[in-house]
Amino acid sequence: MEKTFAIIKPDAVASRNAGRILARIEAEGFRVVAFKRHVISKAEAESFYGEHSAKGFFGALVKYMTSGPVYVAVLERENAVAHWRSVMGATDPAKADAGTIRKEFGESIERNAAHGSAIPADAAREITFFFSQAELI
Ligand code: 3AN
Repeated sequence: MEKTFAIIKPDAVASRNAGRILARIEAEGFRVVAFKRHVISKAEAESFYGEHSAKGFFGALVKYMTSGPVYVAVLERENAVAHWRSVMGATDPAKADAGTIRKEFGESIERNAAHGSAIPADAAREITFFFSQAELI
């Protein structure tokens, strides 16, 4: 079994689609190991997205990710990292396949409804970033 890290982003929480996204997570066979509402601080967002700090969209991304509550989650199933990425769809909702979360709920390449770890090593780092060991049940 593999774990991945997910965020239901501020746009999806504000549009009250978090429940629909959680239902999809369960329907895809993930076990929800941890799930909590959280307001990401500026320092957290800058660190979490540190690899993008030189990109032109970095400032806007940090502003957006701190603009309202999110749900952070740890999801477990076989091939969890790749499967969650495929369920989310492409970064840009306009390019995402039909039936993916970003196609269904994303508003733009920035406000794209969900985050998922890119590779297992990122998942381990991102889980530890937001959750203590005791919260993983
Ligand atoms: P993904 O989340 O699909 O792995 P990344 O890691 O390339 O995509 O980008 C991280 C986040 O940065 C995206 N989820 C999106 O919110 C934002 N982002 C990526 N590319 C752009 C862009 N060209 N313009 C605005 N925001 C972007």
